[in-house]
Amino acid sequence: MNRAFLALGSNIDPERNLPAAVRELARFGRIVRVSNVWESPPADDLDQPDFLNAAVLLETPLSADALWHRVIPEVEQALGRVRDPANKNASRTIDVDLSLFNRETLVIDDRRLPNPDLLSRAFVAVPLAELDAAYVHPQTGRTLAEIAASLSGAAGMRLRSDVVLATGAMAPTSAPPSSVC
Ligand code: PH2
Ligand code: MG
Ligand code: MG
Repeated sequence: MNRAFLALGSNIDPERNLPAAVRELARFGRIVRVSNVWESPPADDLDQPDFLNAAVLLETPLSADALWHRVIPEVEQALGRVRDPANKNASRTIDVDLSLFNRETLVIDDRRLPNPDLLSRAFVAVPLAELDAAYVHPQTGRTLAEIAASLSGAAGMRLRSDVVLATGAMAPTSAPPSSVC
């Protein structure tokens, strides 16, 4: 079995779309753990609504390649994502990114794993660290907890405890580390 760490983001009806994305992903394996839901201002293109971000750990027999090429597009399409070729940072119902795959360092097309965003984006690192704080990033030797705590943007993240991703079959996450509250 593989362990796929997936980062989720939404800024169109996110309270509905993040939980819906987790239900869609559950069709492709077992959701082992879900993060808290975090709110933050948009990075890059500032003229759009705030985002909700989260992460899930999916145990799956599928390869990283199958996740990127088949599962992620299918889930994004099921949730009505429309891609604008002229604006890759447009508002979206859902964005699912494969961030980590087992302990592997991979290149799939033009994408690298671990996903480099994890080292610079608090909205990616903070939820991932809630899934497995002690995971050692293969290229830096730092744990996810250390990476999340080092990102200054973590201070601007607001916990949305009113949005819950876990269902009865899933393991609930613990409270977030105090460093990112
Ligand atoms: N995703 C982007 C661009 N900017 N900002 C936040 N806060 N959260 C995101 O998920 C996000 C973003 C492109 O994928
Ligand atoms: Mg993204
Ligand atoms: Mg994406």
